[in-house]
Amino acid sequence: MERLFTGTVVRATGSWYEVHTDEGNVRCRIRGRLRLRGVRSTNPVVVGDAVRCEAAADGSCVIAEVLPRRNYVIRRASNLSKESHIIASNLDQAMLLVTLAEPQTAPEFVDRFLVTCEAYKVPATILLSKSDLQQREALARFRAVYEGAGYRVLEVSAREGTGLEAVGALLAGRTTLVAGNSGVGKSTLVKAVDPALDIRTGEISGSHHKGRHTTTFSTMYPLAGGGWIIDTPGIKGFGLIDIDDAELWHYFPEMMRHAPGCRFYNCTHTHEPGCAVAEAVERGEIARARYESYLKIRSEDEKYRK
Ligand SMILES: Nc1nc2c(ncn2[C@@H]2O[C@H](COP(=O)(O)OP(=O)(O)OP(=O)(O)O)[C@@H](O)[C@H]2O)c(=O)[nH]1
Ligand SMILES: [Mg+2]
Ligand SMILES: [Zn+2]
Repeated sequence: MERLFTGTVVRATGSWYEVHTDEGNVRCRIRGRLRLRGVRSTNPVVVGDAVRCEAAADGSCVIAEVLPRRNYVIRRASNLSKESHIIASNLDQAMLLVTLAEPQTAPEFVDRFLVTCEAYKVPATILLSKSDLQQREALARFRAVYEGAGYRVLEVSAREGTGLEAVGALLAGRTTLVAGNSGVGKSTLVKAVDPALDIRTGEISGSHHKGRHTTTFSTMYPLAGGGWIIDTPGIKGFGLIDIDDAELWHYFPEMMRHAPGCRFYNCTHTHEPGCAVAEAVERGEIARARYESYLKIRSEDEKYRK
């Protein structure tokens, strides 16, 4: 006789999954024939998923069904791949941790992540991490670009404990994805906002300031003050998936604000005369770095599509 129960996936390793239920956490495998409708990804079950499970008489449990996802954050598994990897699902928001040094996060990585959040309707906040190590001018330049685009940018230092209150206020009662390159301080931050959590963090290795991958599996932790926080393994690149060239600009909020002024209704904001977006870039109302990211993502990703 099998017992059925539902729960939320709080840890996904690929071979086993931890499912949070009212009666505690249960370790599950996935049913071999589990298939998801309409999503082609390398990982069928992800942290945040609401799942239906079956417990066998011998106590072993399987995830039999993933309930429809409210949203998710997805990226191309690798540059040339057509497969995708879902980072987490059913999110209220994402926090992207960015360090301008030690290690340096590429602006294009930031923009790709933000585009995906816009496309999949996950509100994103940027945390400038390790602010104790950063140059003031570099922080100010970064803020000008991204606040100008319309994003909230918070400076945090888990080491010095600065900025944590603002982060805590955003986290309360919500399910939050914490993402970013390896070594930017994701796990350290999660631990700083809730020191009771049992989380491993790593030292930056060697002289070249390459982050060592410390976090291997995405894990969702309950916060003492209510809400959940998802610590994820560092990601290197962020390939967009299922976003057409023609719609890419919809996911740059500052371009969306200016595009109604373009002469052509189907302006691509790349070369057209009377393009209000290009004019806003010239006037400094849209950051050139963001516009260049747009052009670069368009031309680069073209070759990976179909
Ligand atoms: N100076 C300083 N160092 C920090 C801060 N936050 C984290 N670090 C250090 O940065 C290194 C990496 O921190 P982690 O929290 O493991 O980084 P991560 O983003 O979780 O890395 P992955 O799990 O590999 O993705 C560790 O040596 C931390 O001590 C900070 O606010 N200031
Ligand atoms: Mg980590
Ligand atoms: Zn235009």
